[in-house]
Amino acid sequence: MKKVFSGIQPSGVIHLGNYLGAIKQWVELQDEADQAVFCIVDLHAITVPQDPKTLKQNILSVAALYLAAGIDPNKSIIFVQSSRPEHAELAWILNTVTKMGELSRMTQFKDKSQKTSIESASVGLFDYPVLMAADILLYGTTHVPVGEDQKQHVELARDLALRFNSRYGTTFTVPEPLIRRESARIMGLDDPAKKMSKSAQSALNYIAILDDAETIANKIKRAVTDSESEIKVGAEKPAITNLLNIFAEVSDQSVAEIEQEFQGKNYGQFKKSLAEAIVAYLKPIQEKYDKIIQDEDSLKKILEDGSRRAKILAEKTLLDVKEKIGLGL
Ligand code: AQP
Repeated sequence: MKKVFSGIQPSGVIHLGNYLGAIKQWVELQDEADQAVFCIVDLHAITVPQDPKTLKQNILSVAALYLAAGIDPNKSIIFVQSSRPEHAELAWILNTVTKMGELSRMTQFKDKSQKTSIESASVGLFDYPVLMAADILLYGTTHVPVGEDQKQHVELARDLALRFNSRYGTTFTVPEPLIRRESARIMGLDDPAKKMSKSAQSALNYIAILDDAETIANKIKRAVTDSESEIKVGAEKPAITNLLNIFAEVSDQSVAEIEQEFQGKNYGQFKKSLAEAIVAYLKPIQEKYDKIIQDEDSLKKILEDGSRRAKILAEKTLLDVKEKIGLGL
């Protein structure tokens, strides 16, 4: 049985990194999986401060994007994490089998807490990977399609499942990450040493899925490039390598074919074509999104239905967990 689970935080605008690293493969996987569950992980989003009104809007916006990208509620369960209390409950239980040292080694916590300081980072941010393990383990997940940055967290979910199983008897399926090689890590347009990120300080870091043609052209025009004018992948050319990878992902061409096409041409010509390719790629998604977001009632119905379907699976797992531990009467 192939059971897939993944999610995105409604913590800002969904960008090309989220789309190529995660959502794109979800759409493919929902056809081959026996069970596909895609969550809007709002409890994760509040591990850093969020404006309540914006958060509410972002939750619906992310849901609409899932649908616009091709996640089909007839094939997949789509729901909002906070609508299912089992996630927070299992996270608490898993906290009791998680070691402080394990969480201290998580690179995402180190990166995100550095933006303020460890002293002022929330306990929720530190505990984020345990909540993510609960998300995954509640649904008997076998595969977790994510970008490279989430690999360490999925590995923790594996470790916790194995530890719990050996302490209390087989309860959890041990999940594995599914990472697409080509788009595992889309880098920031303003800094190719760091991943493209929703919480980047400048909007020039990312292409949002909902950016219009003019904004996309402007962001690509201003994207940093490398020394030398050759359009070629290479360790010494991280910026152009990133742009070439994006180009290949949004067109039907391979990186080698694009290199060939732009041999002897300059960065300006390359960037113009890249911007056009991104605009054309995002256009159908944006058109579908515009329609879906206008019908809020239907969108909410899909999410409520998803939550009901998730409940059946999540409750069963949690009941088993509590029995194994000896909780309750
Ligand atoms: N740059 C990226 N390249 C490839 N995949 C990426 N993902 C994120 N950034 C890239 C994948 O998108 C999914 C959802 O990510 P998330 O919302 O859980 O948060 P994140 O990984 O922390 O992404 P962001 O955009 O950087 O959000 P903020 O700035 O709020 O932390 C995951 O599968 C992730 O791997």
